[in-house]
Amino acid sequence: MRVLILGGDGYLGWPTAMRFSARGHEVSVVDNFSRRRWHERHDTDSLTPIRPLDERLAAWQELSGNEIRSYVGAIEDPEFLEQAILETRPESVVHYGEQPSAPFSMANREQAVETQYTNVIGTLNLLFFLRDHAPDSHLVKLGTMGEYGTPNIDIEEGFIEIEHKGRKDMLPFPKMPGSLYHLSKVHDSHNIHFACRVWGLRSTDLNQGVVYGIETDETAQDDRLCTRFDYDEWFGTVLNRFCVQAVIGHPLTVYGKGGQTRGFLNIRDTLQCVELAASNPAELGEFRVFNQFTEQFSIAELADLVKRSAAELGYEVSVHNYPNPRIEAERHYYNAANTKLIDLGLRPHYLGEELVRSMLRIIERHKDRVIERAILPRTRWRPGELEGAVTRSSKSDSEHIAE
Ligand code: NAD
Ligand code: USQ
Repeated sequence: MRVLILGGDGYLGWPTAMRFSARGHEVSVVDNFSRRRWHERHDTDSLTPIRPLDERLAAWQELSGNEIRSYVGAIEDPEFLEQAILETRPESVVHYGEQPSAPFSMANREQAVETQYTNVIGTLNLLFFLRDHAPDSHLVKLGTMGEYGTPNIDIEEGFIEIEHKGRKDMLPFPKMPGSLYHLSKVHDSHNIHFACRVWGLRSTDLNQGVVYGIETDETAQDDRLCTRFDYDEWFGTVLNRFCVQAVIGHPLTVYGKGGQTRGFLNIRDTLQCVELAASNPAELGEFRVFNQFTEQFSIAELADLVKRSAAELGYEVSVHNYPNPRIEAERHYYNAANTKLIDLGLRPHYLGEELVRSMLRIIERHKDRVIERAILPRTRWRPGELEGAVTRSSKSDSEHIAE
């Protein structure tokens, strides 16, 4: 297959590019390095020392004998993207190329606009160029479980049968996301669904849960192939953050009560899912939605798991409940369907103590690179809220659990 990976320099995009290339597909990547620039602007950095894209590509070619072509530019730049589509004539487009952080999108007006512009307009450009130049191509788009929010009913995979005043229909599942970033994904989903219905394009929207992990089969082959791994308040996801915090002796930063429950998956399973979706494409005109996660956990459960796993390696980890910088339910019902990828053959890597310990061992190798001041959350969903509040709750873990 000719595969075009948008966002191919990112945490998930780079390992995905190598995976498809290792399987013998003809792979090209697009990236504008905005993620690297956002870290420079915020004085933060990947824990793992990542190489520039051209060095990564050269190292991959040296080790695998396979070439991955690169196109450096922004997908919201129409001339650039059109040229990339014309030159690569993709049979599959895997679209990771967006601003992925909820706190980044909530920090100020400029970043909210940048997030929605880059994500929504970038995807809209892509839909037009697929329509005009590659109408048979299958778009595998990374959406997010957070599009649904936390409704008090079971979450289905994209659609729900609704009976209303005696009539029934299968309609898009209601969306109630918790940040302007998550909203950008909702807008994308609507635009993609529209392009499938009206222009006959084909797409799979992968509503992915929170990803954790550092290594995949390909990144582990050589230090030059490692992928980025972040732990700062904007770009670090919760379990990755907790593992870094455990290694450097920082209390685990549970926001609020810690009853927030989400779907999670290992980075290795992201690669499996994307590969499964691309190898089993949607029909022309079809808009499919898969919920891409393997297990559900509350944040308090994850903190407890990291604490127990780290204890075996001799770390004494404390867990603290910080005032929640976000506006979100801290105790709620959560039960999301996730059978469609399993039906296609997904074999999950489940989370357990040994897996956490393997992450902790890799983090130990790079712990001198940790920028500790980037850990505590400073971005508030409601400006002014919590200002002057103690940065760490004065209550003990047990007082919070009792609450
Ligand atoms: P990432 O920031 O590491 O990767 C995205 C890449 O896209 C970056 O290299 C960035 O430079 C590039 N990019 C961003 N905007 C671009 C643009 N306009 N033009 C060209 N390149 C652009 O993020 P990630 O964690 O690898 O996430 C990849 C995708 O998966 C994102 O769409 C994200 O929303 C989604 N996702 C991630 C997670 C997770 O836990 N990491 C979970 C669910 C969904
Ligand atoms: N949280 C803490 N402590 C922390 C960090 C986070 O308690 O130190 C809590 C948050 O309040 C939230 C939950 O953990 O309730 C998840 O937060 P997160 O930062 O790990 O994940 P989120 O902001 O939802 O975003 C991440 C990725 C995003 C992706 C999303 C999948 O950054 O790209 O879309 O996970 S999902 O959550 O399923 O929508």
